[in-house]
Amino acid sequence: MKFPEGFLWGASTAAHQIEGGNVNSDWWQREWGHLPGPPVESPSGDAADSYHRYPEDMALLAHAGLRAYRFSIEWARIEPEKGWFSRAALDHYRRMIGTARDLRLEPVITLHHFTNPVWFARDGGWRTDASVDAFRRYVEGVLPLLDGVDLVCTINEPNMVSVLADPEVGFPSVGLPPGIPAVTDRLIAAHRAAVDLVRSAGARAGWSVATQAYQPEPGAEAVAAAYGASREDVFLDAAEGDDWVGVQAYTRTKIGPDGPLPIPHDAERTLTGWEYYPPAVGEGIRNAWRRAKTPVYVTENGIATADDDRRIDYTTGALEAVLACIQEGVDVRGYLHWSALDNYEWGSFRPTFGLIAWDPETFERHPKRSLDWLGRVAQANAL
Ligand code: IFM
Repeated sequence: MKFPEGFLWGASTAAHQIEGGNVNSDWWQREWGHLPGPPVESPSGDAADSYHRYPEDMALLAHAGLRAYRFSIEWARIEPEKGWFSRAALDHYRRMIGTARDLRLEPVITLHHFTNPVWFARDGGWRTDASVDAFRRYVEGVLPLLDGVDLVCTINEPNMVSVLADPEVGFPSVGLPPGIPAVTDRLIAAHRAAVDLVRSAGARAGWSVATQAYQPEPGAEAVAAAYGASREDVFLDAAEGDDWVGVQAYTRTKIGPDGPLPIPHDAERTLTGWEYYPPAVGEGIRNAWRRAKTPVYVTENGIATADDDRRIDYTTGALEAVLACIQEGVDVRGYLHWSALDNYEWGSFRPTFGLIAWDPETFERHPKRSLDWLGRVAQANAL
């Protein structure tokens, strides 16, 4: 049960979900009702205060035995006003990259993870053609940060960004809305521009897709293929020619003749209401490899649960699926768990995905047993 030599082991986060105080982002403004969008259970507020506590967070990962930390840099902090770049914000992220390096953690940098600056949202966000140039300008502005960085994710889960571009979109109880075709086209154009820029800085560029393991019932193969086309496949196809592709997998969606089927009543559900289904990651990896034809990194995989033993069971099952793909000949290069920390799950702090918990009043960190466990797996490079 050995992983290939040099396999990258780590954990992932996203700025808005852990930093706190991300006041210039569209999500913050939505949370407080200043921009359109459905009401949230709680605002992100101080989140985990990782904006100030990142050295401790990174040290916990490194000391557990992990070798990579994926985090996002926040466009709304770096370019809080259109065309004005904050040197202090760039310095902050430069320090984060330096801290990771000092701890011998490979920094994996995401340039865009769901949140946008308020001005970008007010200008129409990804629903306008100007969005592509705005994103290109932002990426040009952050290139100096990428000096010495190896892996850069341009846009996290563009398939979800295409859906969320309509702030009023309604989510069905199973499956996903189809996304907005014009937004999908712009995201692909923005990604292509970013890939060229990131490569010019000497880093390897890719993007990470939320794979959904669409499983057809007998006879529903064509329905499942059509369902997955705009929601997943178009983004994986667009990754062909990239240096790598990221797979982010949590659960499956069964598809019947009329579309997504409800989760069976007796199935175990996680705190996000998703079916407990560890093999999902293997299905995402195979689809990504088949379509993008480039090395695969699992850039997110995990479970929202209050029971850390279930987290270890889930991750064991997921890693077995990763190994099966490797044994079939798929070039899988790393596994980054979601998430390093319990975090703001886009409207609520209740679904806890973290390897590390924290006290909501003092922010004191409480590493979970699963962190130690994953660190030992990483050190052994074996399950
Ligand atoms: O928390 C999210 C993350 O921001 C993107 N991928 C899925 C995670 C769990 O829902």
